[in-house]
Amino acid sequence: MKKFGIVPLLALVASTSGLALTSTTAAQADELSVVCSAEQDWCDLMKSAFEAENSDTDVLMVRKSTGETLAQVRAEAGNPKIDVWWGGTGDPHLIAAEEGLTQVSGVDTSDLLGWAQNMHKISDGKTVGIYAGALGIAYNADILAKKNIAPPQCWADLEDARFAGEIQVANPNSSGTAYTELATFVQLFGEDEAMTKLAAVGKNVNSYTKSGSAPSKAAARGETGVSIGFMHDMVNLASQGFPLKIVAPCEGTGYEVGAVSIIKGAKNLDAARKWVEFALNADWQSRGPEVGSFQVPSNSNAKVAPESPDLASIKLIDYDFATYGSSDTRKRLLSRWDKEVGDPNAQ
Ligand code: S7P
Repeated sequence: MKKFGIVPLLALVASTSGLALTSTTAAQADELSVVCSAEQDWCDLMKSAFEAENSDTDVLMVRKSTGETLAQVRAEAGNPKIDVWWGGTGDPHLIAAEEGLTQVSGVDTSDLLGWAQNMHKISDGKTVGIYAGALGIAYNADILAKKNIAPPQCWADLEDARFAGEIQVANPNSSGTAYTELATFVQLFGEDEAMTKLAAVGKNVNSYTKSGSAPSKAAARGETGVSIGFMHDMVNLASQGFPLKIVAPCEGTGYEVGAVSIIKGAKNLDAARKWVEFALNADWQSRGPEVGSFQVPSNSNAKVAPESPDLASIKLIDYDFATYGSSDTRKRLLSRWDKEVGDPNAQ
């Protein structure tokens, strides 16, 4: 739908002077407001590729972490400034769906892999999977060698005093990556033991970041010895030549299903629906690796980059998206994390 805006003053002059209106009308593109919770380069590529295919739409995009976006969507309920939320871990998308903050997109999911369709099913069509990726540990091989620290193999290793001040991870209140870590520990060890273990790891943490990919970037640059994050982000950094080694923890690990949702009350529903279709398109999904995004795409016809971590060869837990993508569970786990683990620098 293309809108035609008329400059009011000129229109008035035209109508009173008998001038042709054509000189006072100007084509005005639709505006689609998108919050992107993937990496900035992929957000930028998505925006330009969508605008190239939809010349009547301008995409206004900001990049925000997943937990931050959920907070914004909640705060703006009833009068949303966002039309589409693209990318980021799926649990907060499921929570937004449960809280009635997003709406059914009506998109065709028949080409999607089972884990992507599962998100669609759990949310009654209000969100859908766009990619998947496993959680892991990365270490800077140069830093650990220089400090004579044996590399970690397991989550339990991160509790060891040899990693004092060496670990960086995000805060699960703002970061979907870190919420995936919290939910993974709970599913691996049970809720009480997970909190004890996360608090023990916390003794070795030098900083809780806002964004989930920041710790691995810091480890790549040698600002921290060890990071927790998604393996595909670590692969991207290692492929750029940073001395980063990637560990699939021995106990097993969790994974994310990244998602896309249309916000309830979206001002530009037609363009929002086009965005969702675009985001599920096999050709588009195959282009993530161009900008270093190595998640596994959800469309079964999309190409999987050789660099993408092979999910079948990693010991993955059977991540319970319905439970950990529910509002009550997230609230309880974050409140326990704040009390029992906590970020000493959080205001
Ligand atoms: O970099 C891509 C990615 O790892 O980032 C998303 C992540 O949830 C967003 O960052 P936050 O942890 O800061 O919320 C993932 O969905 C995605 O694979």
